[in-house]
Amino acid sequence: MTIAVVTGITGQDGAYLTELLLEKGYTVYGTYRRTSSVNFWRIEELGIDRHPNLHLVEYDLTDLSASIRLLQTTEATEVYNLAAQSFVGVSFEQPLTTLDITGAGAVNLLEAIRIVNPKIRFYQASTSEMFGEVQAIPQIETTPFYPRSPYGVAKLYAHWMTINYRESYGIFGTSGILFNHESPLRGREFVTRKITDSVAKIKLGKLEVLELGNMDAKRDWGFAKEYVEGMWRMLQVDEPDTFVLATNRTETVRDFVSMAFKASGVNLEWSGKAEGEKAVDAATGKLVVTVNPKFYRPAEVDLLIGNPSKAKEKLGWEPKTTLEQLCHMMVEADLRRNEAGFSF
Ligand code: NDP
Ligand code: GDR
Repeated sequence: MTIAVVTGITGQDGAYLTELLLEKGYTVYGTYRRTSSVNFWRIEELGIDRHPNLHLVEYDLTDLSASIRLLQTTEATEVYNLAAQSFVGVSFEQPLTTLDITGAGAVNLLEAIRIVNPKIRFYQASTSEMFGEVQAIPQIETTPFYPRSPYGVAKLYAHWMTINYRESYGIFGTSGILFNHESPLRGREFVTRKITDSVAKIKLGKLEVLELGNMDAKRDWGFAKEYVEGMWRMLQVDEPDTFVLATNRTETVRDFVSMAFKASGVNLEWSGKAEGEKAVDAATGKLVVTVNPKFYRPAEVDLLIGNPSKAKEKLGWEPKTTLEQLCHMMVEADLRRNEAGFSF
């Protein structure tokens, strides 16, 4: 029975990856942070919170000694580092906290691997945010990086340290450069889920207007459940490497808004530009979307689109769910939750 550590089990990817590993017969040690009110809603929603092969471990990625003890006590042979301060917007307000967790935190685990068991296979959750001001279209594994946020810079540090530990100490350190991936388990601070949750609330009369920031940003959005399968595949091949996971399709935030309203049966009419942009319900003329500049970022990543050909060739990984299907799934889930009076 393979033993895996998944850091960040309370997050979107941690929950889906744990579900996948349990299905494959793994014993999983899922880490969560001590907070005044720990939230296991995602693993509860997936129905895996009481699985006999799942062990929940209190752990903070910023603590080197805790990282060493985590690997000693669990005797894991695979470590998936999904924990991070992962919200780009917040990283501008908390750059040093983001550096500690998202950047240096990965090195705590790499050091622990070096000390406890250099044979452990390590997955680092790298990101398309490292491409930032993109230097090529579409982006692939060898596209030069140009991060545009403290989050992107911190992730780039962790990415290169993973490669450095691979080259310096022969550690199986693999980095997955994942483009945005979403699901009904996505946090509500991220734009897709903010949109689908708001669409559900507007539909049910619980919210008047959805306020957003930059509507022109283009993202390559895939389905998180498929992306965690790619993470697992990356640790099953013979050699550590770097892989892009993406859909090779990009759409604007505005497109996703229209798609989500359509999924709830509402067609939009757009007008205005930049801060004056808005959308009304085409059937009733009621205002439903406006721009609030407080959601703009000091520096923006305008366009992301990834080419996952290497992952297809070497891992047999391919995205299957379309953006329309994903958006529909998220709107349905948020309608169901809001109707039931429950929405995390
Ligand atoms: P989430 O924000 O949903 O989850 C992040 C997890 O990290 C949470 O469980 C959080 O715990 C935990 N965490 C935060 N700080 C610490 C800490 N100091 N010590 C231990 N755990 C901590 O992210 P996702 O699931 O969406 O993403 C997973 C990883 O993949 C992240 O590293 C993210 O940066 C990266 N990534 C995500 C992409 C995406 O589109 N989703 C794309 C590319 C990369 P808590 O619940 O207590 O806050
Ligand atoms: P991103 O995701 O920054 O790409 O990082 P997010 O969903 O936060 O933003 C996507 C784009 O939407 C624009 N936007 C808004 N974003 C938010 N959150 N809220 C708004 O109201 C809003 N209005 C417009 C943003 O400016 C941006 O251009 C995510 C995270 O999961 C990272 O951890 C991960 O590494 C990357 O995806 C790949």
